[in-house]
Amino acid sequence: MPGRPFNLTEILDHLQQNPVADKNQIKFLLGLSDPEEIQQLFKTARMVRTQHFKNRIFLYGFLYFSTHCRNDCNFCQYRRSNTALVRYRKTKDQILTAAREMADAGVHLIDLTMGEDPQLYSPGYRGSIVSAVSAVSAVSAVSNVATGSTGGNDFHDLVKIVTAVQDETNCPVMISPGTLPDEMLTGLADAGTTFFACYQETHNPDLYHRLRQGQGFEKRLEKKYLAKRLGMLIEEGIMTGVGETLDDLADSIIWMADFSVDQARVMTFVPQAGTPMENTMPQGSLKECIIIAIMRLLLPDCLIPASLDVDGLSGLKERLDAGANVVTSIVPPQKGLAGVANHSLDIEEAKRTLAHITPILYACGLLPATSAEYQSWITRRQQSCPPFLPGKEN
Ligand code: SAM
Ligand code: MD0
Ligand code: SF4
Repeated sequence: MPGRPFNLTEILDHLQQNPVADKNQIKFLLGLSDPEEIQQLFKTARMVRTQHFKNRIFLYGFLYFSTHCRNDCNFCQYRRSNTALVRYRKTKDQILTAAREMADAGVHLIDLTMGEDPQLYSPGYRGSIVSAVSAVSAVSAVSNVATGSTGGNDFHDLVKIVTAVQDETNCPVMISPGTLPDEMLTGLADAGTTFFACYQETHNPDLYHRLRQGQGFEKRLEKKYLAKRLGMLIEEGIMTGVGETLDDLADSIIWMADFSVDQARVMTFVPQAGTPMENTMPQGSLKECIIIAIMRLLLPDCLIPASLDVDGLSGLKERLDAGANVVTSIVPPQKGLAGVANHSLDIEEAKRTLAHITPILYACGLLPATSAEYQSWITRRQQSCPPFLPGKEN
């Protein structure tokens, strides 16, 4: 095409040989609109996935074990100010039963996710979180009335929760706790927690402050630097459909590549009733799929999720076709467990289970990996030396 600054085929050929692109090339890929060109991008992403992972897909069980939160993220239904929400905090037995059920079904990792709920920090750590505890006391008081309990949980120590889930399931664990105190992060690393997930949502500080209102941009980044120094694998995540520009998206992808994240996520924003962003125009799934494909090209050996949490089971195939290699947000039914972006989509219908997911994998020419394959990817990754830690001594 005359006057066109980039040639798609050339960029894709180049990226297959050498997964490095400049920001303008990334923006060019992000801006693709011709359906045939987008299909060419997806096809290349699938080829790159095959080179690194054959036809194997990893499966993550998702356990949102406390929906209490001291934060007020503008995009999230679990924000502190959403008093309409009935919250829960699962007990030890409930957590272990759900984790075991998912492990028995064949998931490769258990993702333990929570709101920033200081009641789950061990008593030994309480000294450092006094202000956080008082900040949530109002929320806890409301929810305790709602659940008729005074906390009601025999399981207040996050490290103990992780250790018990590891022992019970023999699965690696991902912890998604938000910005918890450094000493707790250290405790979690010492306990052998495999993954620390903490999503920046965007690497544009202004947009970040509009999304994660009242939370430090640098502070959230620093939790990831620390977790990485402690030897944990890192999942980073971005949101699309929140007013970000192509520049912002390109910056995030470059940040993920520079940081050598181990797992790179993108999720489309799902507007939530009763929250400040409820009237945001919903964005379709195509942009998310394009971002998945670009991440696959620039982070070829990385784990990239296809989340069931945005469009449910019906959105799985398109995300796999874009180059994702992990199915996340597998949730057992009848346990009263919630999703994040979608509170209940497909959960009680048992559609977020392996029985429904595996036929879709087969239809895409893919297979569930074995646990040994997942473990060997993890071990290799843990042994590879992190090349770059922004702003910190290595
Ligand atoms: N509370 C912890 C935190 O915020 O880090 C753990 C939960 S974290 C795994 C929840 C993530 O789900 C957010 O970081 C965001 O990326 C995503 N999310 C939350 N609400 C969403 C929404 N309405 N639409 C899309 N993604 C959403
Ligand atoms: C998911 N709802 O996998 C989950 C969540 C937390 N580590 C992940 C966003 O889609
Ligand atoms: Fe809380 Fe996490 Fe939701 Fe923010 S995204 S309100 S920290 S649960």
